[in-house]
Amino acid sequence: MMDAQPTAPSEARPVEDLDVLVVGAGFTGLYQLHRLRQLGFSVRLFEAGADLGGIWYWNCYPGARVDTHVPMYEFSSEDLWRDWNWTERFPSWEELRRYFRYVDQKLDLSRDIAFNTRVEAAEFDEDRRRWVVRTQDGGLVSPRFLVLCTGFAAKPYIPDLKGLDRFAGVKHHTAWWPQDGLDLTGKRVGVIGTGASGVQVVQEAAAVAAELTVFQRTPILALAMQQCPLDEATQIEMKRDYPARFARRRESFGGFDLQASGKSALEVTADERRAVFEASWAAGGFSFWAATFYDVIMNLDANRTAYDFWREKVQARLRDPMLAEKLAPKQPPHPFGVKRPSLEQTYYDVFNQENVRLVDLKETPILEVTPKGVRTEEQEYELDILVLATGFDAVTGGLTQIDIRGVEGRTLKEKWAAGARTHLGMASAGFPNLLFLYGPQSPSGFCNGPTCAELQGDWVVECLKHMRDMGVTRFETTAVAETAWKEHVEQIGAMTLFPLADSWYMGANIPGKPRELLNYPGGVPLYLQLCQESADKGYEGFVLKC
Ligand code: N01
Repeated sequence: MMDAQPTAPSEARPVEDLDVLVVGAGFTGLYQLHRLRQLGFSVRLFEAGADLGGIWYWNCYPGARVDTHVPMYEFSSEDLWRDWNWTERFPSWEELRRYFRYVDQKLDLSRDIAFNTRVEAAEFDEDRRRWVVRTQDGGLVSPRFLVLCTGFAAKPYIPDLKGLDRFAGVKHHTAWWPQDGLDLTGKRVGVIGTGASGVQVVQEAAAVAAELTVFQRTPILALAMQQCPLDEATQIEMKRDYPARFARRRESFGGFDLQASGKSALEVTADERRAVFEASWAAGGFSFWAATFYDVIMNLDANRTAYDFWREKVQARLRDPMLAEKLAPKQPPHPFGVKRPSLEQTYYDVFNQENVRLVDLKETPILEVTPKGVRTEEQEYELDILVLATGFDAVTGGLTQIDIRGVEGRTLKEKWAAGARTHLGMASAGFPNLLFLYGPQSPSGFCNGPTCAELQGDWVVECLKHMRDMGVTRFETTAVAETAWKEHVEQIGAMTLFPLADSWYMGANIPGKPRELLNYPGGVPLYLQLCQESADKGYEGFVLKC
């Protein structure tokens, strides 16, 4: 799909020169557009979708909602939060889209955005020290700097299931859901995959489908969302604390207003531990993941205490003990929290319903998809609708699916074939004047999206401003800096339990993808400190040329 080379600019096709081209109209790209425009850069934003929102444009499947609580998942500028109120603590995709429209009205962003404009290829023109970027419709632009904000989940993954094309019913990946919706009412629905997307579809489908068949390979360790409606009066009160809460995003590991205690789960008494777990469970959302004991993600014994508590909570909601064992097994499928937990409202309850069944693919793997449905080793399940909640070629896939060619003619995909190579998770040697946000070896999937959009985004904006102000027309990181950064990421990663799970965090969900920790495991504060140190030393790790 992305094989074509960028064509050289020709007389017939005028190439627009820009200071900066931003790619992607989610939180990250919009923040870049706004700030760079304020600083007087000539900047445009290209977006493959027909509207704003990034992930919230593509993921409009039933039940899609953010699993970060209000007000963490929004821009922190008072101009934007003062008059905006949400209706729920964990907003739905519809409400998030309304929020993006509101931000657009306030900041007048769309006038510099080209929608339905997918960037297909980019090649660095060494003579002009500019990128030549080609879009799917053949358009060409030539920015000095290229800033990719494609998000961590821009490339959906569909497993190579025998017969998938022959399925005669309706089938969709969750991230390519029809924009005008799809009614599941009265249908026989099958869902493959029980990650965060699968959990959300299952909850909605169970309420309306005639039959719902959930194909589970690995049980998700889903946490209680503790959703609740939010009214205006409550939010007016909450807004008194917003500045302090937004400030805390910078100080916490994952860019939330949540912080794990400095205590070990193993140094407190069983009663104390239980009290902490109960309180964080009641608080809901990611509290049980991010705000209990520091060593839950570092020490297997500490981790097991969290897993056992989680299992007890889940088992209590399931009537059938065999089913309970499949959804919340005695032996953890992996340590708790090192594969991303999902938030749930009714996920475990729906398995008590007559119209919902679980197929354990570890016991009975899928043999093929047939025109009528899905055949496992045990039987054929007839379906009208097949939902592929099978995830993403995460973190790197959105970048490597673009044919980006650097100075040696090598693509980013070729360069990263054996593993991502970056400096600060934002730049790669051989690809001058290119920065990517929310990418590999940056906090990315470990960090709340809007937090990274702003904090990592500020570093990028300051970097580009510095280059412009100093007359730098070319900057590039080095192989030495990349090696040092990778070693740093690996050293910290080795102190955690993340490498123990076959997760998208490790690239392990995609057959053949190198197994490596794709997100920066040192937390937001350390990451920001190291980025700032590089800037303070004149962008250490980069070679700058005027
Ligand atoms: O994808 P996933 P996702 N046969 O990779 C299964 C964010 N997100 O789209 O675990 C059978 O987590 C796979 O099984 P296994 C969030 O960061 C946020 O759900 O590999 N099954 C797994 O169960 C999240 O982590 C929200 O054994 C197969 C599932 O498919 C990230 O996006 C909502 C299979 C994939 O789960 C990705 O979540 C949604 C096969 N061949 C997503 N291949 C919010 O609420 C894969 N699977 C903000």
